[in-house]
Amino acid sequence: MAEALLALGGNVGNSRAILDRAINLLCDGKTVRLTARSSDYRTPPWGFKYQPHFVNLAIAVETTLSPQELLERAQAVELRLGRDRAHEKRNGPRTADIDIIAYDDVTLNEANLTLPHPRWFERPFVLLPLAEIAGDRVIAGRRVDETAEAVDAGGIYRLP
Ligand code: A4P
Ligand code: MG
Repeated sequence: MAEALLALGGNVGNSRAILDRAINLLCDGKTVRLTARSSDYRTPPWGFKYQPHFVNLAIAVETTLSPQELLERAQAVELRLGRDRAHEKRNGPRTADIDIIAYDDVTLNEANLTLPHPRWFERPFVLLPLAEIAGDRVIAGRRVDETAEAVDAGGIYRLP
């Protein structure tokens, strides 16, 4: 059994409901079991600015899937929820984006999967939710809570 941390986000449609559904589809309770879920956060768009705000959250799971199988599952869920990679722009609007932030302490550099996620530590919309559920976790030599405290969290709100 491995432990994985995932970051979810979306800004098209009813994002809170869509991300809830994403978690339910992802976590079947057998091969992927949900062990923690952060609050939902309203976050200003990062990268391409001229788009609606995002809802972001983080989850922790226990899984018997390999990293590649977990990515396949995540991408199948994105598709099922209407994500259309062929017609979206990089960093642009999307219904549901699911990133694997870490999978145990596995380091992987494959064409379609990099672990830990190469940009997790510079993104406030990943760090704030992640710190809520895995503050004491060390990923690639950085403690999650310390890393979260060091980024500019301006404009990010934890949703009730
Ligand atoms: N891939 C490689 N490693 C991983 C991994 N660890 N987890 C590959 C998931 N996927 C991984 O992904 C592109 C490819 O990355 C996939 O095919 C997979 O094989 P993508 O989700 O289509 O990429 P992208 O979203 O266009 O680009 P990127 O750089 O991953 O951007 P993000 O992080 O997904 O950013 N602002 C706010 N506030 N909140 C957001 O959630 N999201 C984005 C998109 C931009 N701005 C945002 C947010
Ligand atoms: Mg992604």
